[in-house]
Amino acid sequence: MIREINFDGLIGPTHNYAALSFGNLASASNAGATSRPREAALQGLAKMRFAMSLGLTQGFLLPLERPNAAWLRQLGFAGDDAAVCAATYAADPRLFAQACSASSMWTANAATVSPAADTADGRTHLSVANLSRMTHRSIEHTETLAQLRLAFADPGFSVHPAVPATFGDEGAANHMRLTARHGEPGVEVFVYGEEGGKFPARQNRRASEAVARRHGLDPAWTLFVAQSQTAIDAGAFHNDVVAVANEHVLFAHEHAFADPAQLKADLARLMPGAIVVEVPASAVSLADAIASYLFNSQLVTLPDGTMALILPMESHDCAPVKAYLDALVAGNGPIRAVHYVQVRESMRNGGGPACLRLRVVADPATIDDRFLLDAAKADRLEALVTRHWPEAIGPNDLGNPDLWAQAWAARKALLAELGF
Ligand code: SUG
Repeated sequence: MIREINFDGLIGPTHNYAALSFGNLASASNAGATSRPREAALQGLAKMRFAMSLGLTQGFLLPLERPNAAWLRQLGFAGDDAAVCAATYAADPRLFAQACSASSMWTANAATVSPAADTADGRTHLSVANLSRMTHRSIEHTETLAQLRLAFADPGFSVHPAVPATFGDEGAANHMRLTARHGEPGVEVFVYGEEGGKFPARQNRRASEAVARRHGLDPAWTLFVAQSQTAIDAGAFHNDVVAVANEHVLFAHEHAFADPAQLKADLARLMPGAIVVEVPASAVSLADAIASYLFNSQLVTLPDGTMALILPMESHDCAPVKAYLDALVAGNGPIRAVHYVQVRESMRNGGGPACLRLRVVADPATIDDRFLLDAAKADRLEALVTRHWPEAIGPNDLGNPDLWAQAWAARKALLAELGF
C-alpha cells in the first residue's frame, strides 16, 4: 500500500562539533564542544522507534564511510587510509574535519523526492542533492547515490545523480509538497535563496528547476518560491527551519518566504482545500523559531487520519513556542497533537527531527527490505551502536588514529549486521 515512509539517517560514529556550516547558528555556536556519537545514534534510533509507535512506517539510511580517505587521496594525500588521514590532519586539520563529518545523518538533504503521482512517467523520482555550498557536505552525493540506487532499485523508482554543482542544491530540506492525500497528485514547492545576504543561500533556483524538469513535473503544479532574506540572515539556512508541509497543511513562520501572499494565493488556486497555519512573529519571533526548531518538526498523518507534530525537546523548553503549541492543540485546527523527542546531539549541529529524515511516498514492498526498520532490527542496531560507536569525541580527538580505526570498524560491523 502507498504511504509516506520516513528514512532517517543513522547517526555515524564520527559525529562531532567542528563548526563546518557557516550560516547554521547551532553548528557555529557549538564549535569545539565534545560530542557523544553513541548517545547521538541512540537518540536517533529512539526517535525512529517513537515514529513507529505512532503507527508510521520507518526506514533508515546508513552513515557514509568517514574519515573519507578516498576523497583525501583525490586531494593529493598518499599512502594507505591511515597514512592519508595522518598526513591530512598534520597539514590541514580543518580539511581533515571535513573528511570526518557525519553530516549524511541529515537525510532531508540526501535527495529531492517526487512521488509517482506527480511525475510524467508515473515513476517516483529521486534526485540526489549536490550539497555543493558546504565542502564537508559536497562529498556526500556519490555515496548517497549508490545507497539510494540500492534501496530504490525497483523499476517504479528513478534515481538521478546530483545536478551540476555550480547550482547549489540541498534536496528535500527546501522542497515541500501539498496534496489531498499522500498517494494523490500534489503541488510541489521548491524554495530557494538569493545571494547577497549575510550568509550563503544554499538552495539555488536553477537547481530546483533542473530537478523539476528531470522529475517530469507538471509546470502548472510546480511552484518556485523565494526564501525571505530576513529568514536566511536570522539563520534559516534551509527552508525546513521555518516551514513544513504535510498533505493539505502548510505550517510556516510569517517571515519564511519573500512573498507569502503570492504563495498563499497560488496554493488557494491550485489546491482549494489547502490550509496555511502561519505563525506570526508576535507569537514566536524568528529567533525563537530558529533556536527552538519549531518548524523543523515532522508533520505527519497518523493511521487514524489526524495530523501530529513531532518536535525537538528544544521546542518544549522555549516558553513562547510551548505556549503557541499548547494553544494550537487546544484550538480547532488541523494539527491535533504534539510530541517532543530528544535529539539534542543532532540539534547542536543544527539538525532537528525533520532534518534527520527523508520522506518517500511509496509502497514499502517495492523498497529493499534492508533499509526498513522494525522493532527487532532497532534492537539489533542499538546493541551494535552501543558496542561500536565512540562514547565521546572532543575537539582534539579527530587526529587520533584509534578513532579512525574505530569508526571504520563500526561501519564495517554495521554493514555486516544488515547483510550488505
Ligand atoms: O548542513 N549541519 C547540517 C545540518 C543540516 C540540517 N538539515 C536540514 N535543515 N534539513 C548543515 O548545516 C554541521 C556539521 C558541523 O559543523 O560539524 C552541519 O553540517
